Amino acid sequence: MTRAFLSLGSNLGDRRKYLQEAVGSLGASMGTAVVAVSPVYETDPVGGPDQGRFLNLVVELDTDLTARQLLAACHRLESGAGRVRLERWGPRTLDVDILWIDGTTVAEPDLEVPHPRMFERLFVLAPLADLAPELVDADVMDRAQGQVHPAGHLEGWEPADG
Ligand code: GSY
Repeated sequence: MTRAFLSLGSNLGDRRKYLQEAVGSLGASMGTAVVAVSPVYETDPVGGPDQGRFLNLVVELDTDLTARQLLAACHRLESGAGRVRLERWGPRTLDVDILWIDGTTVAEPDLEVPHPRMFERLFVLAPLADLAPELVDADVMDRAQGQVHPAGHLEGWEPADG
């Protein structure tokens, strides 16, 4: 089993429900266990057209899947949330990106691991730092783009110590 981190975001419809269902589906997937779910952050959109705020979080997995199989799983989650690609960088019910897989680098046209923009975006780094502070330098956090606001925990994933 290998440790992997995914970034999830939603800024259309019932944002918290889309995140909740996606994390639930990951937990029920063959070959993948959800180890931890970060707090939720409400975040100002980075890039794209004028659009509503996102809810973002990061999930830590233990997985037997290859990077390519994990990408297919991410796409299935997005389709399951009824995501329609109307506009590049535009509003979406669910976005699921692979951030990091321990010991793995991939550089292909449709798949890059680590995620090529993960260290530029505060909406990724803030929840990632909650789960894996060793992956996030403080000065990288300081330079990252965007504003993030704590928005509680995903129902069913409160940390044991509250
Ligand atoms: O790349 C993921 C989709 N996305 C987001 C996001 O999830 N959160 C914020 N705050 N801005 C974003 N811009 C894009 S594109």
